[in-house]
Amino acid sequence: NLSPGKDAPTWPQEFAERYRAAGWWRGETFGGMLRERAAEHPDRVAIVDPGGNGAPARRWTYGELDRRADRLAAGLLARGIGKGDKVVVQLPNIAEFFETVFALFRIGALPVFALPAHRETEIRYFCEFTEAAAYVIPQQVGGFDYRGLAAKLVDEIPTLRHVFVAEGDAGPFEALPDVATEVAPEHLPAAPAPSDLAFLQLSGGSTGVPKLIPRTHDDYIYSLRGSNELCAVDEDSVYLVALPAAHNFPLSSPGSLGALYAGARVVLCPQPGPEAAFPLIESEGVTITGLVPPLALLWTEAAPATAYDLSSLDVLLVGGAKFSEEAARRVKPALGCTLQQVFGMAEGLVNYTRLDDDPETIVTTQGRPISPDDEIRVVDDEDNDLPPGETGHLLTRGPYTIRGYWRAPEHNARSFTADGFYRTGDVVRLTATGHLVVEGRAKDQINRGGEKVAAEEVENHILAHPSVHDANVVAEPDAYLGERTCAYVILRADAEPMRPAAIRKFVRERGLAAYKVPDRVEFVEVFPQTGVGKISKKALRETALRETASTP
Ligand code: J2J
Repeated sequence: NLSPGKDAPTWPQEFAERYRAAGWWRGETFGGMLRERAAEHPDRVAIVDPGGNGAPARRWTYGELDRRADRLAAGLLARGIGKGDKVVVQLPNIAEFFETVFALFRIGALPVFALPAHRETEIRYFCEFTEAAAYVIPQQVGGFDYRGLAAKLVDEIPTLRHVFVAEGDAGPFEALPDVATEVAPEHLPAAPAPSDLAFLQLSGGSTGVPKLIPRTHDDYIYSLRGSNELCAVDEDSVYLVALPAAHNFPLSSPGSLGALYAGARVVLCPQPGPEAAFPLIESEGVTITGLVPPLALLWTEAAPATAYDLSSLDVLLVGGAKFSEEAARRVKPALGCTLQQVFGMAEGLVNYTRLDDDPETIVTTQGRPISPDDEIRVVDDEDNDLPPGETGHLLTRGPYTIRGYWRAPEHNARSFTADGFYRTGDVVRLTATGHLVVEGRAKDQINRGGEKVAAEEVENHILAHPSVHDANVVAEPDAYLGERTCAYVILRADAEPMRPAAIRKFVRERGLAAYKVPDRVEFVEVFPQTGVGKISKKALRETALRETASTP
């Protein structure tokens, strides 16, 4: 049973009926969509992978991607992986990412989208919590050998029966190309239903462990179709995947999957900086891409002096974190393309500035929702609706916003209202034109240039250090990232004196993604308290602000 209802709350029937009647949910699946595109234009290029990291360059047509997905699907089925099985996919921006996820979509197995930066702590949790049957990795990225981690996990996690190595030397495991088996498409089992779960996406999160987000074929494909329309993606578009492919933004806003839905071309960029991206923009005629604010700044700075021809670029989407107005103003003059701000979340709701919005709206707002059926509420601390234009908590409900996290009933009771609105944790204001301006955040999270760090998760790791009595992690300003993490730590009275770097090393060695390692660690005697004796993170953030202002 793949219906979300088993493991997570889903849309009540009257909403589902409304979304179908309105034409948002059209009964499509990812497997079916690729099959259709491949039938319509088998020879059009779908995926361009420039190679590198020891791998050759590849250009796969729609026909080839479709055949590869079939063959891999058959091989996975032969290994006992099928409908409802979870498969942790941790791949960099390589062609095999798409071969893998479409094979899984086709047989109704659920990809669990890990990021290449994740390490043992995160991957172990994903594998254990989802009872994953398989784990798909590259040999290595940036010197980190994923096979060592995989070996440990297969040894220790009983459900984990397979490791497939998609790129490089497979070592003791099976190489992905060896899994693929020749198959006649009609011999594959029936496709999953459009209302079935398609995959589990990761939440940015503010809790001790990341929550998993159950997305269905119908709801996600609607967000792709809606995004394509608002971002003017059609079959002539060329989308550059500069951010990590598995992240919700480059996957769906409109992202690689939106581009494939449109029959467009997806170009994979191994690194998001201008050095790797600019040559690909020129050689492939890239028309659209998405970046987080720090990278958009880098591109804007590099563009005026580059020898590469960037004139094919029509649209630059910027989102994931607040893009400052000053930086936003520089995009068009430097890159010659239209800026499109995007304020989205893996849980659902995605807002875009419209391509024809007036330039002031584009640089000063984070856009408005994709769907006329996206419901937006701006409320005070007691869930009372605020008068239009006032700043408050953003709650949302709609045809592609989940009604609950996967297997998290207690957390769902806090993160959703009784009538199904998702509490985004974002503090926003609505303009007279219905555009949202992100004013802040109520969730205990650090947005490190688009990479989300849950304070509680990092605090728990610091607390595991034998010399640590207590720890609090807060955001502090960073000129490049917007925010970075600062950990305030109280050592035990009997602890040996130590350097802050020892805490950072400790956290890193516990096997945590590098972006979660605190950027700064400060030892303190006490934490500031609120009137009622609770630790005041607000006061700690203010301390951090003073400290960063006084250090050059
Ligand atoms: C301020 N904060 C923003 C923005 C996201 C498209 C784009 C981004 C994401 C994403 C995504 C912001 N200004 N423009 O999934 O499809 C912060 C908010 C939000 C959280 C979601 C997509 N754009 N944010 O960033 O799930 O706090 O998705 O709730 O990683 O990022 O994070 P995530």
